[in-house]
Amino acid sequence: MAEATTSGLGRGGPWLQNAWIRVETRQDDASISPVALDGAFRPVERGLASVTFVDGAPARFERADYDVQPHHDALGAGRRLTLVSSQPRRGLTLCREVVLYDGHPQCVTRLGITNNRRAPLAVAALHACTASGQGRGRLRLTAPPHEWRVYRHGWQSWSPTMSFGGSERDVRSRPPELAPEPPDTGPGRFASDDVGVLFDPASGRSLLVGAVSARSLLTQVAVDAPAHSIDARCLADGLPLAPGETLWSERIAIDLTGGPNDQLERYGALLGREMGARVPAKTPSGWCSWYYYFTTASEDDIIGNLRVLERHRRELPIDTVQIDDGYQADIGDWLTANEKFPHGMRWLASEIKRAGYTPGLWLAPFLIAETSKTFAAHPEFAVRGPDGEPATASRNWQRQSFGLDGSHPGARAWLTEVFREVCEGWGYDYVKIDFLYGAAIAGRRHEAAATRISAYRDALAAVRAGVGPARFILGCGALMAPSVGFFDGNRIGPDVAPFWRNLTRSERAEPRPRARAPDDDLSAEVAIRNTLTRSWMHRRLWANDPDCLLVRADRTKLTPDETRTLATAIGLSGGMMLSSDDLAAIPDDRLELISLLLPVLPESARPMDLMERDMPERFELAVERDFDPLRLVGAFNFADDTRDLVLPLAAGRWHVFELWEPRYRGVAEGDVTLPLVAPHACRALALRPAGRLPRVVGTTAHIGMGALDIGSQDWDAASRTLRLGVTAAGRARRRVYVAGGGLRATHARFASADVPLTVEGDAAVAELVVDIDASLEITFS
Ligand code: 9PG
Repeated sequence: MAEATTSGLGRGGPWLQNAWIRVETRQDDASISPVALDGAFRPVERGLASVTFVDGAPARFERADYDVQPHHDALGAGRRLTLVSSQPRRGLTLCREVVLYDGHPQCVTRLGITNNRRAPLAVAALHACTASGQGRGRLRLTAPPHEWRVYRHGWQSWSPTMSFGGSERDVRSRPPELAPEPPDTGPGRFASDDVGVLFDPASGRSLLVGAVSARSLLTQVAVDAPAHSIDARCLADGLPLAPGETLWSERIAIDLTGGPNDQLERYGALLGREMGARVPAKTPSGWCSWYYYFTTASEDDIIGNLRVLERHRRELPIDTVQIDDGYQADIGDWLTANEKFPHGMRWLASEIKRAGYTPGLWLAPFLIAETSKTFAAHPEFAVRGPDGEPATASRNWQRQSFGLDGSHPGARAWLTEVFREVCEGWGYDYVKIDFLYGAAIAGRRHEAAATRISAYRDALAAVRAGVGPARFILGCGALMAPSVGFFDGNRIGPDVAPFWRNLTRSERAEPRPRARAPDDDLSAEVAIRNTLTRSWMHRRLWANDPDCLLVRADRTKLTPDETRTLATAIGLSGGMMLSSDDLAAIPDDRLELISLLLPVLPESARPMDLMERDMPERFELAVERDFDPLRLVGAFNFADDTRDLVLPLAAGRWHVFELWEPRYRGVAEGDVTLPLVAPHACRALALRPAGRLPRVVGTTAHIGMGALDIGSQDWDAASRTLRLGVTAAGRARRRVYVAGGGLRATHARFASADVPLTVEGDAAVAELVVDIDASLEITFS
């Protein structure tokens, strides 16, 4: 048990303290200064709170009264400090809360404003914590701002997420698709949605600021490095605050403890808990029609692939067959199939079920096309622009589609009805709901008191009501924090593509194009980037969907190296494994790339260099099992030239095994050099502590290299036999590598039959074909 949170009164005002941090406050301006107790890291000096309005001067705290109370909520027990400043002359009251929990290193703060006037107040934003050079606040790091690193997080599934240097420019994310509003511009200025992390390379310390609730306002963490400023702001979009009412910001967590990955994972855990995350018992795997057939997908295409899956149950043990965009009469007319699906969608679901798979269907329920029957019948379902005309949320499909107004009761009833029919009526137990940002675009809504986020969440609740509590919802094009609690899975990156990079014309002219592709781009490279940079969400907020694995040999510009890199990133992410190819046309050696990722790993690897570069190059997962502790490492060369990759190792001696060109590299200490890694290629490694006894050092069954396909390991000293419990996970035909610790392997038996045993350098290699779990016995002389 962690110590209880304590409180006291300092010179300027009250403070709170737990095992990790102390938060000092001042009564004169209600500012907060959190300080980490391990090494006195104090990056936010007098973080202020304020409210801005559509008209008039901002409201700031004047001398505040305080109160400290025991506190208990979904996140745990602790203490709550409240600072209240009532300002009768302005007709408003400001209130700031700071909570410290006994069991969490983060402090959680929020800001409230009460309107004591007789007329409504139009609120622009609640700034829950601002430290800037202006006023008395300060953002203090040791390094100069151009050396800072900033993790910026995008507002929806497809939005770029990565770290930048403090003098670089943010991505030019295009609203409304990829950003909620036009981006901040200028070097060193970033607008990070939901959460942001600042890393100070000089001290090695980092600061995370993020919204752990997202029920009514959109939170942005704005960093202006040259100005030494950080601002956690909740956008209220001019919301009218009625007389007597109080508007609260979201709850903002501030974390000063540990490294960026620890902080992001801890942030994910708090957000998931606060918002009631749904995490599926099993991360799904499946086949999806989109990335081969696109909108041309037909009933025959789906059935054709279904038959291939049935014939390859051993190699492709997936559970879901998901029909994507292309079956519907129009965007908005979901219950009418087009002529490519002559037997109808109910029939197709029952065919998929009969084959033993979960039927899945794509819809873009928060878009309504101008051409649709739904729009003609219900123009009132659309969000309106300032001119009163329906607001455009997408120009995809060569038409305008409007955003759906989730504050409209008729629109919500319609959503519930559509999903009840798709799920209960037709039999789809899995829905991919896409282009969801459409319900969160700026605009006027039926309900004047609705916010973009509350309307979005009301629309999601209406979808869930139709889908029911037990079926799977995969979000896509979806807001991130505000969706937690509704989804079972969520896409965490832009669309993958059968090519590495899609260059703009100006970039093509550059002698060496930058790895950072423009943000409105799709490519394997940018999909992989978000798979790495958002891995902390996995199984804390939902099951991550890293987007599909494409292994085809035709209609692709991906090289074999690039295909392996895509497979390595998806596989080590532990996320959903969705294949999207014409399966009948895939050569066997490429089908094996899919088998290698099934079943999916139970958790995600971490990007070890997340804050160092925009494309992390080391993705690592520790698998802690007494009989075979190991570390899986994806080492990527995202540069455009061949390089040696050098991996520093933790203390001790390590067996090093490589998967893609399978080989045992022997025992390494200090670091391991991977020579001549081609552009966009990677190495997938298993590292195991080297000891004296014979041990498994790697297998070629699965991306886990033993994590799932080796279920037990025992050394019998008397008979000099190493006994490995081998499971069917991964591909059937495989090699198991064993290091002898000075002994020589003489004999291998699998499932009581002799199997070939060869020697490769310092390893003995058994060759197996595994269809059921059985024991492998290797005898040494
Ligand atoms: C179906 C596809 C697939 C895919 C989704 C989503 O900006 N755009 O115009 C844009 C179009 C399509 C798109 C993303 C962005 O892809 O991510 O998996 O379901 O829709 O249309």
